[in-house]
Amino acid sequence: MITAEQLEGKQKITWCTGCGNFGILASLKKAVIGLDIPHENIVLVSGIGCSSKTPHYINLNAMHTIHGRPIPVATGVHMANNDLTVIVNTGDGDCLGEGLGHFIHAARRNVNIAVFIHNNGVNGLTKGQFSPAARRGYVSNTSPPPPGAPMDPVNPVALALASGASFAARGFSGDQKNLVDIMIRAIRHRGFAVVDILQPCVTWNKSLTWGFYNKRIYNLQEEGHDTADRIKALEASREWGDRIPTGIFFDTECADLAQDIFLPEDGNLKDHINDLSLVQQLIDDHIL
Ligand SMILES: Cc1ncc(C[n+]2csc(CCOP(=O)(O)OP(=O)(O)O)c2C)c(N)n1
Ligand code: SF4
Ligand SMILES: [Mg+2]
Repeated sequence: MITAEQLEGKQKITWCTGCGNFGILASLKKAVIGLDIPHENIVLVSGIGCSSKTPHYINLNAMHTIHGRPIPVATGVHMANNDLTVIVNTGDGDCLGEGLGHFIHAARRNVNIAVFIHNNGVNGLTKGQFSPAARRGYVSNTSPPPPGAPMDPVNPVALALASGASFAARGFSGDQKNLVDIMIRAIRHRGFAVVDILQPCVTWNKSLTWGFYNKRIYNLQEEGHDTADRIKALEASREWGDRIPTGIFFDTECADLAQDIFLPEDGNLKDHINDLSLVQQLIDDHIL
């Protein structure tokens, strides 16, 4: 079993005091311990942003990639070695802005990875521009003059459901107990599992605050929500006002990309032996 000491990251955490990323990191550690998967079989992949620094603060195999691209890199890691458990830590800007196309295609392909979106409604690292998840009217240093962001936000849960994801959930970084459970379910799920994690950015976002969420969030599982019904899940994902649902919206089993692509005798790509002289031949013929 993995211990808390083993997960201790070596780098100094640079997140602002009070940032919601701390609750997500703490939950991730508890989830990884609860999963009971060998340490060496877990891989984190992140993009660029405050949230994407997560792999530096927890001792796991990891790739800190480029803005908007963690999902395709994670897809490659998973397809090359199906024995690995692959988790993406991404921001709302990273995943729903530059990375949006990758998100949709990975959902429809049902790639067997878990995607944790640290959703703070802003591009935190680059000083608080409104992100694709910012609410209509949100005023930031880059939004047009009041009334602010002139469009509705991307709803990651609704988009995941509409794109074919086989698991969609929402957590809150201030509700670690439920977030740990959701993370464990998402990671164990076979297929594309999305968790939209509400994460206050205390430095830039003065509307999606701890107080805002503490007053509004509730848990769908406490209200008998049917997680097998995609349409009911879509309806639930549209709720945003005095009450904001968290918990598991949808969970179903269906073939994932690796199952559909690999013939049984092919096995893991990492075990294939390539004739490197053929690769050299290709380079010689077409590139050099
Ligand atoms: C290809 C590329 N485009 C844009 C940027 C600039 N950039 C870095 S982080 C970031 C936004 C981060 O926002 P988000 O993903 O929401 O993460 P947060 O900092 O809020 O956790 C942007 C636009 C970049 N580094 N690389
Ligand atoms: S800028 Fe916002 S998201 Fe980034 S570390 Fe500070 S509080 Fe967290
Ligand atoms: Mg963000």
